[in-house]
Amino acid sequence: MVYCRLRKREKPMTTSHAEQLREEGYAIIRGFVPPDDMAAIERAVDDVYAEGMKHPKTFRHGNLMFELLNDPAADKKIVLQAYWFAWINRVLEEQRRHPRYLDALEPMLGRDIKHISNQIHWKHPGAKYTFYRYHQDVRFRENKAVYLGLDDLESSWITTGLAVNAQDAGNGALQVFPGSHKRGYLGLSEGGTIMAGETPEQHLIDAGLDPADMVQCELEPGDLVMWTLYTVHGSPPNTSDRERKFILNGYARASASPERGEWAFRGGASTPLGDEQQICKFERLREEPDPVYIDDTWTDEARQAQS
Ligand SMILES: O=C(O)CCC(=O)C(=O)O
Ligand SMILES: [Fe+2]
Repeated sequence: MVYCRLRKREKPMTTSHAEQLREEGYAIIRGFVPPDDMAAIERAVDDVYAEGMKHPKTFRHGNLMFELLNDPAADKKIVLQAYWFAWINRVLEEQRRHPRYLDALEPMLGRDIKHISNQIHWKHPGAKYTFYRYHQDVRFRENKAVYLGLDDLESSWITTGLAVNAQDAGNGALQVFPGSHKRGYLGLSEGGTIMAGETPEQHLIDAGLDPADMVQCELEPGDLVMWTLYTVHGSPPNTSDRERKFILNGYARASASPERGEWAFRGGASTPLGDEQQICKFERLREEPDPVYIDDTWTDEARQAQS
């Protein structure tokens, strides 16, 4: 790994992580969040989990969503993902726009920054659905016309992943293909959700990627990994007896996203969520503002039950 561990109070190496993002399509900032703040963040993540578990199944209310599953292997109800929990958790609302995110993002995105995605992913030990097939996030920008500069590979769109607990291959940490962001859209893992199976090696080879180039991002609590919309990435299943808790926040240069996203920074000033939700990735926000429960359709079990 290019970066050495940052000591306490050291500033993130902004120039070099911007360079690594440009050249390799990903970068890691070690010790991005100090341990005291991480303890509060982990408690907040656990609070969000407990809130999600109050629901019998997947629940959406505007941008806020909890994806729940009765996992057949874990043999219990679990929360897989939460979206836009910043609306219900003050600690995490402040974290999403903490000045340290401006420090990290400014070299690429400038000082006016929109926040597009706000997610927590849990991978429970023993659960069946704990992997993410290799993909490029540009695929999840549904209404492509409202996102400007999608082909501006380096500078307009950055996804960040904060390790809430220690992550490695065993508990399903993020994996990336360095340099893959320069290859355009490769169409990996299309058809169905990215959580419905592992990517066969042959699919990588067919897309011109060498499976040996994969980099496993080993992360300590508080480390931040960043990647671009075109960086091929995914993550293996959790085969360990440890949890894997990961906070993903996706940001854009505001001028590239005039119609989507919440403000994170305006002219460099950290900007709280307002009175009304903005359309982020959920395109039907205005048509479907009321709380709803949603049946899952993508698991093997749900598909068998339907056929
Ligand atoms: O949680 C992970 O390991 C990756 C998730 C991901 O890449 C995504 O949701 O787009
Ligand atoms: Fe992704």
